[in-house]
Amino acid sequence: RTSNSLKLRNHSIRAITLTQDDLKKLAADKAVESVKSGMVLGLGTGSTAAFVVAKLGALLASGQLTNIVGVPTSKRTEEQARSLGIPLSVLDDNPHLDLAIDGADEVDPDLNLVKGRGGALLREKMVEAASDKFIVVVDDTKLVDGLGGSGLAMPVEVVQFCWKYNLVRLQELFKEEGCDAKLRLEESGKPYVTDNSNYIVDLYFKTPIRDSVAAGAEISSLEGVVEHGLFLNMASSVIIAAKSGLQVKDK
Ligand code: ABF
Repeated sequence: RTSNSLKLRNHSIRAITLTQDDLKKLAADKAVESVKSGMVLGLGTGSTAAFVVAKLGALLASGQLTNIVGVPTSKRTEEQARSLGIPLSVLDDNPHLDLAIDGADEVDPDLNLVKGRGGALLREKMVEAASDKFIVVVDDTKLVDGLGGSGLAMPVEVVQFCWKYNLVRLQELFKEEGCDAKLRLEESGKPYVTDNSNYIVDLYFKTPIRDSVAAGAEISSLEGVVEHGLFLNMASSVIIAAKSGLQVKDK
């Protein structure tokens, strides 16, 4: 009996002390259950997606998965996947993917997303748009009522040429939301440069974006804007890990 109650006590201690990383890993492992041998997979970027890549590497190493090919969404992910022996490809050679799994910065009730705080939005959007299925893995801190509502950045990738001109134009697009636009900087104070040699302008909203479809179209219409972090109608399902358990929301 002593050992049983001890086990029980340990179990509840573990349940209470789940960290945010534990939650990310739970969501990642759940998503990887959808991966089958032979699939071409989009590999996301960020700390949650890194758990997905790690799990895929482990399943390959143990022989539980075979013959998968990964299409990475960033140089960081490419390095991680390569170090784990995951065979890699690019969209040029594999324009059709079976499944992509990636994290997100915000998820709204309709499963629309803000992505790109990790700086990989362009490749993420290209790879995820080319996938039959796109599973998003998040912990519950990412849930918002409206996109832009977390008070954190909504990134826009812009060419380096006259970035300030575009920063001002982006800020003016969102006057009503009270938008503050900032060039993303490295800790050193130098501009952050994406894998595609562009800059990022981060948009901070005082109120959520009223019409994200219109907003996405308006941002894209600006010359010199390469891509934006609104991922609308792209997620097939979202796996949300919370201390109370896992929830899967399908589109
Ligand atoms: C990528 O990683 C990005 O689109 C998003 O910015 C970020 C989420 O990172 P994390 O999982 O570390 O919160 O999916």
